[in-house]
Amino acid sequence: MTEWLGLPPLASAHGGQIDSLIGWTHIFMFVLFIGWGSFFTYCLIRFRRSRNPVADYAGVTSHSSSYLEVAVAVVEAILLFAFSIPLWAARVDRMPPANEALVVQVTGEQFAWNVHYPGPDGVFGRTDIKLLDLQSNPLGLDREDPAAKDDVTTLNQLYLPVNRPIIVRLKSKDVIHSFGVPEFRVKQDAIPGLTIPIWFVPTITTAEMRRQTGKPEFQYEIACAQLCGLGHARMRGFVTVQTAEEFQAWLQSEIELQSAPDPFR
Ligand SMILES: [Cu+2]
Repeated sequence: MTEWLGLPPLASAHGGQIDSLIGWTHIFMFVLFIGWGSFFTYCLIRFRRSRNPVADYAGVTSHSSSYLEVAVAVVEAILLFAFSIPLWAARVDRMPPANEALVVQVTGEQFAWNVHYPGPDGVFGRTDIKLLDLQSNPLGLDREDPAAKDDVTTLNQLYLPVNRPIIVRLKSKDVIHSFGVPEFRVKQDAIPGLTIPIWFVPTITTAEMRRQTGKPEFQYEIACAQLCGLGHARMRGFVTVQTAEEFQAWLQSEIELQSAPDPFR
């Protein structure tokens, strides 16, 4: 219904609501544009100088323009209270239970996305700023902590299972970044000092999207949507949506790889 907006292909469960809200906002704003544009043109002609050489002290006596303004305010209130606020509440307040969802931590930094999975125990391992090493340990993860044994971290690569609620806990190490994945209709600022959760359900795997779009090189991209410094334009992450089995296999192989003792330490 909203193809005319030219949005990127939709790949999340809630995205249809966002699209229909964007669609309705465009329709209402177009009606407003035509309405106010005609009113403006009417005033230019009706109150032209040649017809009104002297100012009229009584002014307009009819109330039609006031009614019009009230009607516009009512339409805007409907947009806000009937559409936007309930949609916002559903997106932000009603988080899926953490035991049904995949919880993953994404930390923005100049100019990359650090991804942290808690592993099968569901507990994020301890992080310590003293262990932070920009090359080998950008999150300062303490591998000695038992909860960290099965943790997986990646740089700019977010792997997700399809058709399962995903809770992303967004953080930032330095300045304000913004986690935006257009196909999921998700965008949220990452603010230093805060952990902000967002959630969505991806509905189309990367492989399926490649088939549907006919683009064999298609990738879901995390675009940093806040100008965060000189390297902002190259702050790209990639999202790979897989079937539940593929995702489990990937996670398992990463756990084995990353929990192995580091031969250089
Ligand atoms: Cu950024």
